[in-house]
Amino acid sequence: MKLIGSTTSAFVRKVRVVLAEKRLDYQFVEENPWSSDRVPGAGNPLGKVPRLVMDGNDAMFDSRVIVEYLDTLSPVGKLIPGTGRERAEIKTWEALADGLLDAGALARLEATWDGRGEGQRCQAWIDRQLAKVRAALQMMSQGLGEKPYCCGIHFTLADVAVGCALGWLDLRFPEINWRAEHPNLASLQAKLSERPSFVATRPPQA
Ligand SMILES: N[C@@H](CCC(=O)N[C@@H](CS)C(=O)NCC(=O)O)C(=O)O
Repeated sequence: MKLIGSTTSAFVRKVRVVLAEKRLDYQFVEENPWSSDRVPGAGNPLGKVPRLVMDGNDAMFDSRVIVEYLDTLSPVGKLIPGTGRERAEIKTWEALADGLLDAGALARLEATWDGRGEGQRCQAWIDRQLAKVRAALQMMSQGLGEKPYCCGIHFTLADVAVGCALGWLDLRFPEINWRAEHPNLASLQAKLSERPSFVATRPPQA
């Protein structure tokens, strides 16, 4: 298997953490989706990373589909239970973490994308997206409460998704002091950051 992606993308990191937790072999092919010389190719109509290329060159996207598939490949380190309420709960945590990233990316692009001129940037749009980021952090903190992990006593995909989203906030929005506002998220993140899967995929600092 080949995973195509960038080292700064939290969506890509989520997949890499899952690959590491499940001890699956793969080749990492770096691609910056924002580079001007990138040519959208077969299996890449949306121009986004991550993509997983399997034997036979079929490409799979997006990160939620990929991690769900990877979890079925090996019983090692099961991250998403097969059925029921707990599964839906884990997928909702993942949707929340991914939604935080989508809103954060929209805010960042509005402020920095070089395809926009200075007069085309809209502060109200940035504020709208950052309000979603803050609301998502609030909901994560409430949902976590005093539990050791997002869904209780076991490490699951919910923790992978939340840990990658928080790591991305540190990289792209260091001015958001989420640790002070949500100490329980800070404790969770400190614990996750020590896992070899998180250490090996830590994004390069800006
Ligand atoms: N829902 C997608 C989101 C992927 C995504 O937004 N990737 C970003 C990098 S973090 C990207 O490739 N953006 C390029 C673009 O939007 O053109 C997933 O979970 O894989």
